[in-house]
Amino acid sequence: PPSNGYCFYEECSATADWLRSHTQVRPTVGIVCGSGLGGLAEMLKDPQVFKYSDIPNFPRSTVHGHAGQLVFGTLKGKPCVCMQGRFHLYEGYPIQKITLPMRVFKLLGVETMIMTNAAGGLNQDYKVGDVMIIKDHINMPGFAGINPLAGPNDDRFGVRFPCMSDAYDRELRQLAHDVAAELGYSDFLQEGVYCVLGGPSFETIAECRMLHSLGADAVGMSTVHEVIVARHAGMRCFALSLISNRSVMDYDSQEKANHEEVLETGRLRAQQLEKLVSTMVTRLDND
Ligand code: 6GU
Repeated sequence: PPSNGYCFYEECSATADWLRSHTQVRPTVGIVCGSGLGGLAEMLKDPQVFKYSDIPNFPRSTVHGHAGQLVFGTLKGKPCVCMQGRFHLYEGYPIQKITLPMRVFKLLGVETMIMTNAAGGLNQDYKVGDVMIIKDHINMPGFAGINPLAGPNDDRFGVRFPCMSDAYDRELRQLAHDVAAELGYSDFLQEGVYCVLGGPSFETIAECRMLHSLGADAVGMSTVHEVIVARHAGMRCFALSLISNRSVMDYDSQEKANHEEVLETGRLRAQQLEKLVSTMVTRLDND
């Protein structure tokens, strides 16, 4: 692979070809599981599992709580591919590598991407365990030029200047509201703006206050880069944040953000989140 990190078409298609020759599944839905939320992958029927370390050109997952494997299978008959564990900026990968799986999925025929993550709640109405439908994002690293689409554009994937005002599909968000209502999940469902930071350090109090005043409802370290690359390639995107902790906003608080809390909240709400996503998948009309 090129040392500058750019994921050229040839690199992505070699990976897609390798996967196509190792599985019969032809996924139309791609899922990315966030920290502590990998259980979704276990819902896939007749799973075929590939460790990231066995897939040509794939980075390896280094984070505790992320299994680091790609799972192919079906959800109520719908062919899916699921990333059990994702890649983050703070692991030190070039940003193009982090998002390589999105392009591979596109080449495999995926039309709809569903992503989950764990996030800190900046909105003071949010409680730990709330599930936030992402309606929009703030790409903070993007302000500093850290964008997965920086570098030469490959027109085979998408246009040089892709629109992001419709990044989070309106119909899929409505579907999530409908399914959540049916399942009795509406009391812990929110919809808001997700802000991505580079991590791995959590935010300071001043940073939380700043992000909140800028219109962010939740803060995390993932998802946005994947959404940008997926939208560039014309895939529909839907994303959920599990609010794993409330961001510390005042100087009198003794609370401290930590990764254990993130995983613990995942365990608490994981099954409901899995049910919500899997029910949504069975209602997708893309094939
Ligand atoms: Cl509080 N901050 C960030 N940046 N990411 C998180 C988080 C907080 N909680 C879970 N992921």
